[in-house]
Amino acid sequence: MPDLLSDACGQLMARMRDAVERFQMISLRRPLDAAEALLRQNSPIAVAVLGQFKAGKSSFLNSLIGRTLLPVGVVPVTTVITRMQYGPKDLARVRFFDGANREIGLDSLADFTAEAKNPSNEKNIAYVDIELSGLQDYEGLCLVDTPGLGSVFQAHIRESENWLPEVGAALLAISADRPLSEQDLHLIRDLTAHTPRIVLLLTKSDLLDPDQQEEVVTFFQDTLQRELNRKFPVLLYSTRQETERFKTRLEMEVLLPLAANRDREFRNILKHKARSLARGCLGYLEIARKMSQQADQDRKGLRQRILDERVNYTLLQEELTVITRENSRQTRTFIMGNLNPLAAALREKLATQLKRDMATWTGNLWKLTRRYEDWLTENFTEEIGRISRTEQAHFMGTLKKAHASLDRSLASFRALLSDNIERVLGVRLAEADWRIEVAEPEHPDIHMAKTFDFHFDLLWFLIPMTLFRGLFERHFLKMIDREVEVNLSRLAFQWETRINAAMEEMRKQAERYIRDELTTIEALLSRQQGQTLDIEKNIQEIVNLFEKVK
Ligand SMILES: Nc1nc2c(ncn2[C@@H]2O[C@H](COP(=O)(O)OP(=O)(O)OP(=O)(O)O)[C@@H](O)[C@H]2O)c(=O)[nH]1
Ligand SMILES: [Mg+2]
Repeated sequence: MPDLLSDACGQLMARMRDAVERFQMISLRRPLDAAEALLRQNSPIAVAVLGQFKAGKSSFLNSLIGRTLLPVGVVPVTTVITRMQYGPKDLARVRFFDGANREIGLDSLADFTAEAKNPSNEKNIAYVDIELSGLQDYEGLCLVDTPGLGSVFQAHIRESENWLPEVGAALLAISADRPLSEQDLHLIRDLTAHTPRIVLLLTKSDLLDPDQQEEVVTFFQDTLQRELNRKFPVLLYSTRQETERFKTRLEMEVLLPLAANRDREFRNILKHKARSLARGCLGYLEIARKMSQQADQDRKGLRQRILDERVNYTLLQEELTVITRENSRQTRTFIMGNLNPLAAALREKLATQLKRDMATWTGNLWKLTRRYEDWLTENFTEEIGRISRTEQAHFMGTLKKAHASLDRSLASFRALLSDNIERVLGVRLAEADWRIEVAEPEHPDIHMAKTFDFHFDLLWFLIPMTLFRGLFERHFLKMIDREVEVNLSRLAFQWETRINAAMEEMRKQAERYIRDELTTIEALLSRQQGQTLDIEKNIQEIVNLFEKVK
Protein backbone atom coordinates (compact mmCIF):
# COMPACT_ATOMS: atom_id res chain seq x y z
CA MET A 1 0.00 0.00 0.00
CA PRO A 2 2.37 2.72 -1.16
CA ASP A 3 -0.39 5.34 -1.00
CA LEU A 4 -0.91 5.11 2.77
CA LEU A 5 1.28 8.11 3.53
CA SER A 6 -0.26 10.28 0.86
CA ASP A 7 -3.94 9.35 1.26
CA ALA A 8 -6.36 11.32 3.40
CA CYS A 9 -5.42 9.50 6.60
CA GLY A 10 -1.72 10.16 6.07
CA GLN A 11 -2.50 13.77 5.22
CA LEU A 12 -4.64 14.14 8.32
CA MET A 13 -1.81 12.91 10.50
CA ALA A 14 0.71 15.17 8.80
CA ARG A 15 -1.67 18.10 9.22
CA MET A 16 -2.14 17.29 12.91
CA ARG A 17 1.59 16.99 13.45
CA ASP A 18 1.94 20.47 12.06
CA ALA A 19 -0.80 21.89 14.29
CA VAL A 20 0.44 20.03 17.37
CA GLU A 21 3.89 21.59 16.98
CA ARG A 22 2.67 25.02 15.92
CA PHE A 23 0.21 25.43 18.79
CA GLN A 24 2.28 23.41 21.25
CA MET A 25 -0.32 20.77 22.04
CA ILE A 26 2.32 18.74 23.78
CA SER A 27 -0.14 16.41 25.43
CA LEU A 28 -0.96 14.98 21.97
CA ARG A 29 2.62 14.28 21.00
CA ARG A 30 2.98 10.77 22.37
CA PRO A 31 -0.16 9.18 20.90
CA LEU A 32 0.53 10.89 17.58
CA ASP A 33 4.07 9.43 17.54
CA ALA A 34 2.63 5.92 17.91
CA ALA A 35 0.11 6.38 15.10
CA GLU A 36 2.75 7.80 12.77
CA ALA A 37 5.01 4.81 13.42
CA LEU A 38 2.22 2.43 12.41
CA LEU A 39 1.58 4.44 9.27
CA ARG A 40 5.23 4.37 8.27
CA GLN A 41 5.86 0.71 9.03
CA ASN A 42 2.65 -0.69 7.58
CA SER A 43 3.18 -3.71 9.83
CA PRO A 44 0.93 -6.79 10.28
CA ILE A 45 -2.26 -6.07 12.23
CA ALA A 46 -1.53 -6.58 15.90
CA VAL A 47 -4.34 -8.75 17.27
CA ALA A 48 -3.81 -8.20 20.97
CA VAL A 49 -5.08 -10.59 23.59
CA LEU A 50 -5.60 -8.35 26.59
CA GLY A 51 -7.23 -8.72 29.98
CA GLN A 52 -6.86 -9.30 33.69
CA PHE A 53 -4.09 -11.51 34.97
CA LYS A 54 -4.85 -15.24 34.88
CA ALA A 55 -7.74 -14.76 32.46
CA GLY A 56 -6.22 -17.53 30.34
CA LYS A 57 -4.69 -15.34 27.61
CA SER A 58 -1.52 -17.35 27.03
CA SER A 59 -3.41 -20.67 27.28
CA PHE A 60 -5.86 -19.40 24.67
CA LEU A 61 -3.08 -18.45 22.25
CA ASN A 62 -1.34 -21.80 22.74
CA SER A 63 -4.59 -23.54 21.97
CA LEU A 64 -5.15 -21.36 18.89
CA ILE A 65 -1.72 -22.08 17.41
CA GLY A 66 -2.02 -25.71 18.43
CA ARG A 67 1.15 -25.99 20.48
CA THR A 68 2.29 -25.26 24.00
CA LEU A 69 4.72 -22.43 23.40
CA LEU A 70 3.80 -19.59 25.73
CA PRO A 71 4.37 -20.09 29.44
CA VAL A 72 1.16 -20.39 31.49
CA GLY A 73 0.47 -20.92 35.17
CA VAL A 74 -1.68 -20.44 38.23
CA VAL A 75 0.14 -17.26 39.32
CA PRO A 76 0.72 -14.14 37.17
CA VAL A 77 3.10 -15.34 34.49
CA THR A 78 3.50 -13.34 31.29
CA THR A 79 5.91 -10.47 31.83
CA VAL A 80 6.82 -9.43 28.26
CA ILE A 81 4.76 -8.61 25.19
CA THR A 82 5.10 -11.59 22.85
CA ARG A 83 4.23 -11.23 19.15
CA MET A 84 3.62 -14.24 16.94
CA GLN A 85 3.30 -14.17 13.18
CA TYR A 86 3.78 -16.27 10.09
CA GLY A 87 7.33 -16.91 8.89
CA PRO A 88 8.89 -19.53 6.59
CA LYS A 89 10.71 -21.16 9.48
CA ASP A 90 10.08 -21.32 13.22
CA LEU A 91 12.18 -18.90 15.23
CA ALA A 92 12.06 -16.55 18.19
CA ARG A 93 13.89 -13.29 18.66
CA VAL A 94 14.22 -11.20 21.82
CA ARG A 95 14.29 -7.43 21.33
CA PHE A 96 15.71 -5.37 24.16
CA PHE A 97 14.73 -1.79 25.00
CA ASP A 98 18.24 -0.62 24.09
CA GLY A 99 17.72 -1.81 20.52
CA ALA A 100 19.81 -4.98 20.76
CA ASN A 101 18.23 -8.25 19.69
CA ARG A 102 19.08 -11.89 19.82
CA GLU A 103 17.69 -15.14 18.44
CA ILE A 104 16.64 -17.70 21.05
CA GLY A 105 15.32 -21.25 20.97
CA LEU A 106 11.53 -21.61 21.04
CA ASP A 107 11.93 -23.94 24.01
CA SER A 108 13.60 -21.22 26.10
CA LEU A 109 10.75 -18.68 25.84
CA ALA A 110 9.97 -18.94 29.55
CA ASP A 111 13.47 -17.66 30.38
CA PHE A 112 12.44 -14.33 28.89
CA THR A 113 8.66 -14.00 29.10
CA ALA A 114 7.79 -15.67 32.43
CA GLU A 115 7.73 -13.77 35.71
CA ALA A 116 9.68 -16.52 37.53
CA LYS A 117 12.66 -16.29 35.16
CA ASN A 118 12.41 -12.61 34.30
CA PRO A 119 10.84 -10.90 37.35
CA SER A 120 9.08 -7.65 36.43
CA ASN A 121 10.96 -7.82 33.14
CA GLU A 122 14.31 -7.09 34.79
CA LYS A 123 15.97 -8.28 31.58
CA ASN A 124 14.60 -5.13 29.89
CA ILE A 125 12.96 -6.83 26.96
CA ALA A 126 10.72 -4.71 24.75
CA TYR A 127 9.23 -7.61 22.77
CA VAL A 128 9.70 -11.24 21.98
CA ASP A 129 8.96 -11.86 18.30
CA ILE A 130 8.09 -15.36 17.19
CA GLU A 131 7.71 -16.59 13.63
CA LEU A 132 5.93 -19.86 12.98
CA SER A 133 5.45 -21.65 9.70
CA GLY A 134 2.14 -23.00 11.01
CA LEU A 135 0.58 -19.52 11.02
CA GLN A 136 0.22 -19.27 7.26
CA ASP A 137 -3.56 -18.86 7.51
CA TYR A 138 -2.98 -15.77 9.61
CA GLU A 139 -0.48 -14.09 7.31
CA GLY A 140 -0.85 -10.32 7.72
CA LEU A 141 -1.81 -10.67 11.36
CA CYS A 142 0.35 -10.72 14.42
CA LEU A 143 -1.06 -12.47 17.49
CA VAL A 144 0.06 -10.69 20.62
CA ASP A 145 0.20 -12.12 24.12
CA THR A 146 0.26 -9.40 26.75
CA PRO A 147 1.04 -9.34 30.47
CA GLY A 148 -2.09 -9.47 32.61
CA LEU A 149 -3.68 -6.35 34.07
CA GLY A 150 -4.84 -5.94 37.64
CA SER A 151 -2.24 -8.10 39.36
CA VAL A 152 0.22 -6.86 41.96
CA PHE A 153 2.78 -6.84 39.21
CA GLN A 154 2.47 -3.25 38.17
CA ALA A 155 5.30 -3.73 35.73
CA HIS A 156 3.05 -6.12 33.78
CA ILE A 157 0.33 -3.50 33.67
CA ARG A 158 2.76 -0.88 32.47
CA GLU A 159 3.96 -3.11 29.63
CA SER A 160 0.41 -3.71 28.45
CA GLU A 161 -1.05 -0.24 28.89
CA ASN A 162 1.87 1.58 27.29
CA TRP A 163 1.36 -0.61 24.34
CA LEU A 164 -2.30 0.28 23.75
CA PRO A 165 -1.66 2.84 20.98
CA GLU A 166 -0.20 -0.02 18.91
CA VAL A 167 -3.23 -2.29 19.21
CA GLY A 168 -4.77 -3.21 15.87
CA ALA A 169 -7.62 -5.45 16.95
CA ALA A 170 -8.34 -6.43 20.53
CA LEU A 171 -9.48 -9.73 21.96
CA LEU A 172 -10.39 -8.95 25.53
CA ALA A 173 -10.12 -12.13 27.56
CA ILE A 174 -12.52 -12.31 30.50
CA SER A 175 -12.48 -15.43 32.61
CA ALA A 176 -15.82 -17.17 33.20
CA ASP A 177 -15.11 -17.23 36.92
CA ARG A 178 -14.58 -13.44 37.14
CA PRO A 179 -17.15 -11.94 34.81
CA LEU A 180 -16.57 -8.31 33.86
CA SER A 181 -14.82 -6.18 36.44
CA GLU A 182 -14.57 -2.42 36.76
CA GLN A 183 -11.06 -2.69 35.26
CA ASP A 184 -12.40 -4.58 32.24
CA LEU A 185 -14.87 -1.78 31.57
CA HIS A 186 -12.10 0.77 32.00
CA LEU A 187 -9.94 -1.09 29.51
CA ILE A 188 -12.74 -1.41 26.95
CA ARG A 189 -13.38 2.31 27.27
CA ASP A 190 -9.69 3.09 26.68
CA LEU A 191 -9.50 0.63 23.82
CA THR A 192 -12.31 2.30 21.94
CA ALA A 193 -9.97 5.24 21.28
CA HIS A 194 -7.38 2.93 19.76
CA THR A 195 -9.29 0.41 17.65
CA PRO A 196 -12.65 -0.15 16.01
CA ARG A 197 -12.28 -3.95 16.36
CA ILE A 198 -12.93 -5.14 19.90
CA VAL A 199 -14.12 -8.67 20.61
CA LEU A 200 -14.87 -10.03 24.07
CA LEU A 201 -13.66 -13.54 24.71
CA LEU A 202 -15.28 -15.43 27.58
CA THR A 203 -12.43 -17.78 28.49
CA LYS A 204 -12.65 -20.91 30.64
CA SER A 205 -16.29 -21.35 29.58
CA ASP A 206 -16.01 -25.00 30.63
CA LEU A 207 -16.51 -23.70 34.17
CA LEU A 208 -20.12 -22.85 33.27
CA ASP A 209 -22.96 -25.02 32.02
CA PRO A 210 -24.67 -23.96 28.78
CA ASP A 211 -27.43 -22.02 30.56
CA GLN A 212 -24.93 -20.12 32.64
CA GLN A 213 -22.84 -19.37 29.56
CA GLU A 214 -25.83 -17.80 27.92
CA GLU A 215 -26.62 -15.85 31.07
CA VAL A 216 -23.08 -14.45 31.25
CA VAL A 217 -23.05 -13.47 27.57
CA THR A 218 -26.35 -11.61 27.99
CA PHE A 219 -25.00 -9.94 31.11
CA PHE A 220 -21.93 -8.73 29.16
CA GLN A 221 -24.00 -7.38 26.34
CA ASP A 222 -26.48 -5.60 28.60
CA THR A 223 -23.78 -4.09 30.79
CA LEU A 224 -21.75 -2.82 27.85
CA GLN A 225 -24.82 -1.39 26.19
CA ARG A 226 -25.70 0.45 29.39
CA GLU A 227 -22.19 1.61 30.34
CA LEU A 228 -20.64 2.33 26.96
CA ASN A 229 -23.71 2.55 24.80
CA ARG A 230 -22.27 0.10 22.31
CA LYS A 231 -22.49 -3.51 21.25
CA PHE A 232 -19.47 -5.80 21.13
CA PRO A 233 -19.27 -9.34 19.82
CA VAL A 234 -18.89 -11.87 22.65
CA LEU A 235 -17.33 -15.27 21.87
CA LEU A 236 -16.79 -18.24 24.11
CA TYR A 237 -13.57 -20.21 24.48
CA SER A 238 -12.25 -23.12 26.47
CA THR A 239 -8.98 -24.96 26.22
CA ARG A 240 -10.56 -27.90 28.02
CA GLN A 241 -13.92 -28.60 26.41
CA GLU A 242 -15.30 -28.26 22.89
CA THR A 243 -12.13 -26.42 21.97
CA GLU A 244 -12.40 -27.20 18.26
CA ARG A 245 -15.92 -25.80 18.05
CA PHE A 246 -14.95 -22.57 19.81
CA LYS A 247 -11.80 -22.24 17.75
CA THR A 248 -13.62 -22.70 14.45
CA ARG A 249 -16.18 -20.06 15.34
CA LEU A 250 -13.48 -17.55 16.37
CA GLU A 251 -11.52 -18.22 13.19
CA MET A 252 -14.52 -17.95 10.91
CA GLU A 253 -16.01 -14.86 12.53
CA VAL A 254 -12.96 -12.89 13.59
CA LEU A 255 -9.48 -13.99 12.60
CA LEU A 256 -9.76 -15.26 9.06
CA PRO A 257 -11.84 -12.31 7.80
CA LEU A 258 -9.31 -9.98 9.42
CA ALA A 259 -6.42 -11.77 7.66
CA ALA A 260 -8.23 -11.99 4.33
CA ASN A 261 -8.95 -8.26 4.35
CA ARG A 262 -5.70 -7.24 5.97
CA ASP A 263 -5.06 -4.12 3.92
CA ARG A 264 -8.56 -2.73 4.29
CA GLU A 265 -8.69 -3.56 7.98
CA PHE A 266 -5.29 -1.98 8.60
CA ARG A 267 -6.44 1.17 6.87
CA ASN A 268 -9.60 1.24 8.98
CA ILE A 269 -7.64 0.84 12.17
CA LEU A 270 -5.32 3.68 11.22
CA LYS A 271 -8.27 5.86 10.29
CA HIS A 272 -9.86 5.12 13.63
CA LYS A 273 -6.72 6.17 15.47
CA ALA A 274 -6.36 9.30 13.33
CA ARG A 275 -9.97 10.29 13.97
CA SER A 276 -9.62 9.82 17.75
CA LEU A 277 -6.56 12.04 17.67
CA ALA A 278 -8.26 14.59 15.47
CA ARG A 279 -11.11 14.93 17.98
CA GLY A 280 -8.58 15.84 20.66
CA CYS A 281 -6.76 18.19 18.35
CA LEU A 282 -9.91 19.97 17.20
CA GLY A 283 -11.01 20.40 20.81
CA TYR A 284 -7.81 22.26 21.58
CA LEU A 285 -7.93 24.36 18.42
CA GLU A 286 -11.48 25.36 19.22
CA ILE A 287 -10.22 26.79 22.51
CA ALA A 288 -7.55 28.75 20.65
CA ARG A 289 -10.11 30.04 18.17
CA LYS A 290 -12.59 31.21 20.80
CA MET A 291 -9.79 32.94 22.62
CA SER A 292 -8.44 34.63 19.55
CA GLN A 293 -11.86 36.06 18.72
CA GLN A 294 -12.01 37.98 21.98
CA ALA A 295 -10.99 41.58 22.22
CA ASP A 296 -7.54 42.13 23.71
CA GLN A 297 -8.72 43.50 27.06
CA ASP A 298 -11.23 40.65 27.52
CA ARG A 299 -8.68 38.00 26.76
CA LYS A 300 -6.76 38.60 29.92
CA GLY A 301 -9.89 38.29 32.05
CA LEU A 302 -11.00 35.12 30.30
CA ARG A 303 -7.62 33.55 30.73
CA GLN A 304 -7.81 34.28 34.43
CA ARG A 305 -11.25 32.74 34.70
CA ILE A 306 -10.08 29.57 32.97
CA LEU A 307 -6.79 29.20 34.76
CA ASP A 308 -8.29 30.16 38.12
CA GLU A 309 -6.93 29.35 41.54
CA ARG A 310 -8.40 25.85 41.48
CA VAL A 311 -6.25 24.79 38.56
CA ASN A 312 -3.15 26.52 39.85
CA TYR A 313 -0.03 24.50 39.12
CA THR A 314 1.76 25.25 42.38
CA LEU A 315 -1.26 24.32 44.48
CA LEU A 316 -1.80 21.12 42.53
CA GLN A 317 1.85 20.28 42.88
CA GLU A 318 1.50 20.70 46.63
CA GLU A 319 -1.57 18.49 46.69
CA LEU A 320 0.32 15.71 44.90
CA THR A 321 3.27 16.11 47.24
CA VAL A 322 1.05 15.88 50.31
CA ILE A 323 -0.65 12.71 49.02
CA THR A 324 2.70 11.10 48.32
CA ARG A 325 4.25 12.21 51.60
CA GLU A 326 1.33 11.02 53.75
CA ASN A 327 1.28 7.62 52.11
CA SER A 328 5.07 7.25 52.21
CA ARG A 329 5.01 7.89 55.94
CA GLN A 330 2.61 5.01 56.48
CA THR A 331 4.49 2.49 54.34
CA ARG A 332 6.78 1.20 57.08
CA THR A 333 3.99 0.79 59.64
CA PHE A 334 1.85 -0.90 57.05
CA ILE A 335 4.55 -3.41 56.10
CA MET A 336 5.44 -4.12 59.73
CA GLY A 337 1.74 -4.66 60.39
CA ASN A 338 1.93 -7.51 57.88
CA LEU A 339 5.24 -8.88 59.15
CA ASN A 340 4.77 -8.70 62.94
CA PRO A 341 2.19 -11.48 63.13
CA LEU A 342 4.70 -13.78 61.40
CA ALA A 343 7.52 -13.19 63.90
CA ALA A 344 6.45 -15.67 66.61
CA ALA A 345 6.07 -18.58 64.18
CA LEU A 346 9.39 -17.75 62.53
CA ARG A 347 11.18 -17.64 65.90
CA GLU A 348 9.75 -20.99 66.83
CA LYS A 349 10.53 -22.60 63.50
CA LEU A 350 14.14 -21.42 63.54
CA ALA A 351 14.66 -22.35 67.17
CA THR A 352 13.41 -25.89 66.55
CA GLN A 353 15.60 -26.18 63.50
CA LEU A 354 18.63 -24.80 65.31
CA LYS A 355 18.22 -27.21 68.21
CA ARG A 356 18.05 -30.10 65.79
CA ASP A 357 20.99 -28.97 63.65
CA MET A 358 23.20 -27.87 66.52
CA ALA A 359 23.10 -31.35 68.06
CA THR A 360 25.20 -32.61 65.13
CA TRP A 361 27.87 -29.91 65.35
CA THR A 362 31.24 -30.80 66.84
CA GLY A 363 34.45 -28.96 67.65
CA ASN A 364 35.65 -26.17 69.83
CA LEU A 365 33.95 -22.84 70.41
CA TRP A 366 35.64 -21.19 67.44
CA LYS A 367 34.33 -23.90 65.14
CA LEU A 368 30.87 -23.85 66.71
CA THR A 369 30.61 -20.12 66.28
CA ARG A 370 31.57 -20.29 62.60
CA ARG A 371 28.99 -23.05 62.09
CA TYR A 372 26.42 -20.92 63.84
CA GLU A 373 27.19 -17.89 61.69
CA ASP A 374 26.87 -19.94 58.52
CA TRP A 375 23.68 -21.47 59.81
CA LEU A 376 22.20 -18.04 60.51
CA THR A 377 23.15 -16.71 57.09
CA GLU A 378 21.74 -19.69 55.28
CA ASN A 379 18.51 -20.04 57.25
CA PHE A 380 17.66 -16.36 57.50
CA THR A 381 18.36 -15.76 53.83
CA GLU A 382 15.99 -18.57 52.98
CA GLU A 383 13.26 -17.76 55.48
CA ILE A 384 13.27 -13.99 54.96
CA GLY A 385 13.37 -14.51 51.20
CA ARG A 386 10.39 -16.82 51.42
CA ILE A 387 8.40 -14.40 53.57
CA SER A 388 9.29 -11.55 51.25
CA ARG A 389 8.03 -13.41 48.20
CA THR A 390 4.83 -14.72 49.73
CA GLU A 391 3.98 -11.44 51.45
CA GLN A 392 5.02 -8.96 48.79
CA ALA A 393 1.52 -8.56 47.44
CA HIS A 394 0.41 -7.37 50.88
CA PHE A 395 3.14 -4.75 51.14
CA MET A 396 1.66 -2.66 48.33
CA GLY A 397 -1.16 -1.17 50.43
CA THR A 398 0.14 2.38 50.63
CA LEU A 399 1.27 2.26 47.02
CA LYS A 400 -2.23 1.34 45.90
CA LYS A 401 -3.77 4.00 48.12
CA ALA A 402 -1.41 6.66 46.78
CA HIS A 403 -2.20 5.52 43.24
CA ALA A 404 -5.94 5.87 43.82
CA SER A 405 -5.56 9.31 45.42
CA LEU A 406 -3.26 10.61 42.68
CA ASP A 407 -5.68 9.28 40.09
CA ARG A 408 -8.54 11.11 41.78
CA SER A 409 -6.54 14.33 41.94
CA LEU A 410 -5.81 14.13 38.24
CA ALA A 411 -9.43 13.43 37.38
CA SER A 412 -10.69 16.30 39.48
CA PHE A 413 -8.09 18.66 38.00
CA ARG A 414 -9.17 17.78 34.49
CA ALA A 415 -12.87 18.09 35.39
CA LEU A 416 -12.30 21.56 36.87
CA LEU A 417 -10.28 22.74 33.91
CA SER A 418 -12.79 21.32 31.50
CA ASP A 419 -15.69 22.99 33.35
CA ASN A 420 -13.89 26.32 33.37
CA ILE A 421 -13.25 26.13 29.65
CA GLU A 422 -16.83 25.20 28.95
CA ARG A 423 -18.22 27.93 31.20
CA VAL A 424 -16.00 30.66 29.78
CA LEU A 425 -15.62 29.68 26.13
CA GLY A 426 -18.49 27.26 25.60
CA VAL A 427 -16.06 24.62 24.28
CA ARG A 428 -15.77 21.13 25.69
CA LEU A 429 -12.33 19.60 26.18
CA ALA A 430 -11.97 16.20 24.49
CA GLU A 431 -11.58 13.14 26.72
CA ALA A 432 -8.04 12.38 27.74
CA ASP A 433 -6.64 8.94 28.33
CA TRP A 434 -4.66 9.76 31.48
CA ARG A 435 -3.30 6.99 33.56
CA ILE A 436 -0.64 6.88 36.16
CA GLU A 437 1.56 3.91 35.56
CA VAL A 438 3.03 2.30 38.61
CA ALA A 439 6.56 1.00 38.52
CA GLU A 440 6.42 -2.21 40.49
CA PRO A 441 9.26 -2.18 43.02
CA GLU A 442 11.79 -4.88 42.41
CA HIS A 443 12.19 -7.71 44.85
CA PRO A 444 15.02 -6.72 47.21
CA ASP A 445 18.21 -8.67 47.34
CA ILE A 446 17.78 -10.72 50.50
CA HIS A 447 20.96 -11.53 52.30
CA MET A 448 21.64 -11.91 55.95
CA ALA A 449 22.86 -8.80 57.70
CA LYS A 450 25.81 -9.59 59.93
CA THR A 451 24.37 -8.30 63.16
CA PHE A 452 26.19 -10.59 65.55
CA ASP A 453 29.58 -9.91 66.90
CA PHE A 454 31.46 -12.46 68.97
CA HIS A 455 34.49 -11.51 70.93
CA PHE A 456 34.55 -14.36 73.35
CA ASP A 457 35.38 -16.90 70.66
CA LEU A 458 38.87 -15.48 70.45
CA LEU A 459 39.51 -17.21 73.73
CA TRP A 460 38.19 -20.52 72.45
CA PHE A 461 41.36 -22.37 73.33
CA LEU A 462 40.80 -21.50 76.96
CA ILE A 463 37.23 -22.67 77.20
CA PRO A 464 36.57 -26.30 78.05
CA MET A 465 33.61 -27.16 75.80
CA THR A 466 32.59 -30.18 77.83
CA LEU A 467 31.57 -27.83 80.62
CA PHE A 468 30.26 -24.87 78.67
CA ARG A 469 28.67 -26.27 75.52
CA GLY A 470 25.17 -26.16 77.03
CA LEU A 471 25.66 -22.53 77.99
CA PHE A 472 26.66 -21.52 74.47
CA GLU A 473 23.85 -23.46 72.88
CA ARG A 474 21.39 -21.55 75.06
CA HIS A 475 23.11 -18.32 74.09
CA PHE A 476 22.86 -19.17 70.38
CA LEU A 477 19.19 -20.03 70.77
CA LYS A 478 18.44 -16.83 72.63
CA MET A 479 20.04 -14.78 69.87
CA ILE A 480 17.48 -16.09 67.37
CA ASP A 481 14.84 -13.77 68.82
CA ARG A 482 16.89 -10.68 68.20
CA GLU A 483 17.92 -11.86 64.74
CA VAL A 484 14.28 -12.38 63.77
CA GLU A 485 13.42 -8.87 64.87
CA VAL A 486 16.42 -7.27 63.13
CA ASN A 487 15.92 -9.15 59.88
CA LEU A 488 12.19 -8.50 59.64
CA SER A 489 12.80 -4.78 60.23
CA ARG A 490 15.50 -4.84 57.63
CA LEU A 491 13.14 -6.47 55.13
CA ALA A 492 10.50 -3.85 55.93
CA PHE A 493 13.07 -1.12 55.37
CA GLN A 494 14.12 -2.55 52.00
CA TRP A 495 10.52 -2.73 50.79
CA GLU A 496 9.73 0.68 52.23
CA THR A 497 12.56 2.27 50.25
CA ARG A 498 11.42 0.61 47.06
CA ILE A 499 7.72 1.30 47.50
CA ASN A 500 8.27 4.93 48.38
CA ALA A 501 10.52 5.39 45.37
CA ALA A 502 7.73 3.97 43.19
CA MET A 503 5.29 6.41 44.79
CA GLU A 504 7.62 9.27 43.99
CA GLU A 505 7.69 8.11 40.37
CA MET A 506 3.89 8.18 40.27
CA ARG A 507 3.85 11.68 41.71
CA LYS A 508 6.21 12.84 38.98
CA GLN A 509 4.01 11.28 36.31
CA ALA A 510 0.88 12.96 37.69
CA GLU A 511 2.76 16.25 37.82
CA ARG A 512 3.86 15.79 34.22
CA TYR A 513 0.26 15.24 33.02
CA ILE A 514 -0.87 18.40 34.76
CA ARG A 515 2.11 20.43 33.57
CA ASP A 516 1.71 19.25 29.96
CA GLU A 517 -2.00 19.98 29.97
CA LEU A 518 -1.58 23.41 31.54
CA THR A 519 1.25 24.25 29.14
CA THR A 520 -0.95 23.20 26.24
CA ILE A 521 -3.91 25.24 27.45
CA GLU A 522 -1.70 28.23 28.36
CA ALA A 523 -0.19 28.21 24.90
CA LEU A 524 -3.65 28.08 23.35
CA LEU A 525 -4.96 30.89 25.53
CA SER A 526 -2.00 33.23 25.40
CA ARG A 527 -0.60 33.94 22.03
CA GLN A 528 -3.64 33.80 19.79
CA GLN A 529 -3.93 37.51 19.21
CA GLY A 530 -4.98 38.20 15.66
CA GLN A 531 -4.49 34.57 14.73
CA THR A 532 -8.16 33.80 14.20
CA LEU A 533 -7.70 33.32 10.47
CA ASP A 534 -4.73 31.05 10.87
CA ILE A 535 -6.47 28.93 13.52
CA GLU A 536 -9.63 28.69 11.48
CA LYS A 537 -7.61 27.57 8.50
CA ASN A 538 -6.07 24.81 10.63
CA ILE A 539 -9.46 23.74 11.96
CA GLN A 540 -10.99 23.76 8.52
CA GLU A 541 -8.23 21.66 7.03
CA ILE A 542 -8.36 19.13 9.83
CA VAL A 543 -12.15 18.96 9.65
CA ASN A 544 -12.00 18.44 5.87
CA LEU A 545 -9.51 15.64 6.18
CA PHE A 546 -11.40 14.21 9.17
CA GLU A 547 -14.51 13.99 7.00
CA LYS A 548 -12.59 12.26 4.24
CA VAL A 549 -11.15 9.72 6.64
CA LYS A 550 -14.24 7.59 7.09
N1 LIG B 1 -10.86 -24.41 33.41
C1 LIG B 1 -10.05 -23.79 32.55
N2 LIG B 1 -8.88 -23.28 32.99
C2 LIG B 1 -8.09 -22.65 32.09
C3 LIG B 1 -8.45 -22.50 30.73
N3 LIG B 1 -7.48 -21.79 30.11
C4 LIG B 1 -6.54 -21.53 31.04
N4 LIG B 1 -6.89 -22.06 32.23
C5 LIG B 1 -6.11 -21.98 33.49
O1 LIG B 1 -6.02 -20.64 33.89
C6 LIG B 1 -4.75 -20.36 34.48
C7 LIG B 1 -4.12 -19.15 33.87
O2 LIG B 1 -3.76 -19.39 32.53
P1 LIG B 1 -2.72 -18.46 31.72
O3 LIG B 1 -2.88 -18.83 30.29
O4 LIG B 1 -1.39 -18.47 32.33
O5 LIG B 1 -3.40 -17.03 31.99
P2 LIG B 1 -2.85 -15.58 31.49
O6 LIG B 1 -4.07 -14.74 31.26
O7 LIG B 1 -1.91 -15.73 30.36
O8 LIG B 1 -2.10 -15.09 32.80
P3 LIG B 1 -1.00 -13.86 32.91
O9 LIG B 1 0.03 -14.12 31.88
O10 LIG B 1 -0.45 -14.00 34.28
O11 LIG B 1 -1.74 -12.60 32.75
C8 LIG B 1 -3.91 -21.63 34.30
O12 LIG B 1 -3.90 -22.30 35.53
C9 LIG B 1 -4.67 -22.42 33.25
O13 LIG B 1 -4.56 -23.81 33.43
C10 LIG B 1 -9.72 -23.04 30.31
O14 LIG B 1 -10.15 -22.94 29.15
N5 LIG B 1 -10.46 -23.67 31.25
MG1 LIG C 1 0.01 -15.09 30.16
